[in-house]
Amino acid sequence: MKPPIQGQIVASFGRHYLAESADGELITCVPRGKKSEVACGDEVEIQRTAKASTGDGTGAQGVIERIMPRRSLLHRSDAFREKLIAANVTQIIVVVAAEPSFSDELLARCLVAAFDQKLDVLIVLNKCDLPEAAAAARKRLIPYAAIGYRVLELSAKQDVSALRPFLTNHTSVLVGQSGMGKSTLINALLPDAHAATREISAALDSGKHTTTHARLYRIDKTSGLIDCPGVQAFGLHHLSFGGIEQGFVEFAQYLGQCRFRDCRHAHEPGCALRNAVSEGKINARRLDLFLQIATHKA
Ligand SMILES: Nc1nc2c(ncn2[C@@H]2O[C@H](COP(=O)(O)OP(=O)(O)OP(=O)(O)O)[C@@H](O)[C@H]2O)c(=O)[nH]1
Ligand SMILES: [Mg+2]
Ligand SMILES: [Zn+2]
Repeated sequence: MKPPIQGQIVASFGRHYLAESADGELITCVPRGKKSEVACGDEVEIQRTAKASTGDGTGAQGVIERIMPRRSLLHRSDAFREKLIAANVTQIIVVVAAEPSFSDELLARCLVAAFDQKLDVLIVLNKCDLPEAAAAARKRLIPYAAIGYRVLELSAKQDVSALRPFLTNHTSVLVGQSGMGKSTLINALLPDAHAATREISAALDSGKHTTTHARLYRIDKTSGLIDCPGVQAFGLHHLSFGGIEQGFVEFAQYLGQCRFRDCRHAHEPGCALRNAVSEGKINARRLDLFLQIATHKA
């Protein structure tokens, strides 16, 4: 048997995948075992199963023999199943928009997942060409900027140049609700990408989510960007109570300071987090979101 080909998964279609080899060949592949879960961004070893394109339309095909150890794995889960979002990314770009109104719970969940995987975080507020809606959205992001998250305002339809410096030397993944403009951002950054956006899907009437599978685009040798389908829910069933606490980064200095060691920060007397809220040191909405997420992880 020939030695396996080293490649990276650049598109995940659910049951089959598109891998790119080190020399740029695209190979359609399936995992060896039925159960093995492969994510966009995974580095893999592939065994070729068919000859490269011979002009009759059959491209290169292969079987994924091995998934290399991951440097990170962004995934969401509920009690029953796990959904892989992207592997080996170093940065998450949470895309929210002026319009439609975004869920701050989903944002908080993304940030917890990012903390768990030690990813850099950038929050992008898109559609700032809509001034009134942008003003309202900006206000809802103030608590996030206040606790140290980088928030970048832009309009994918007008100018994305401010985003470019944040992408250098990162494999970033764009995460957010459907319709926030992730694919529009991709197209603005990479005109050759031709990612489908809502205008196109409206014409095709293909339903709510325009992007249906994750796709990795290369920006240059050291930077890449993954576009993902919109997420409506971001289950964190795989995280412990403590993991969720830590994902609320501004809580750090208060953790372990409550009167009761097993304080859930709900109604316990002497709760350091609740005290911090009443002293204006922690945003009340953030504690509410924490309680919501810790109680209903998924
Ligand atoms: N006004 C305005 N509209 C925008 C902007 N960016 C994107 N849109 C519009 O928002 C809609 C959704 O954009 P998409 O890029 O398809 O959104 P998406 O986040 O990729 O959506 P999913 O693939 O379903 O997750 C489209 O109609 C875009 O034209 C912007 O900066 N300003
Ligand atoms: Mg999209
Ligand atoms: Zn407490």
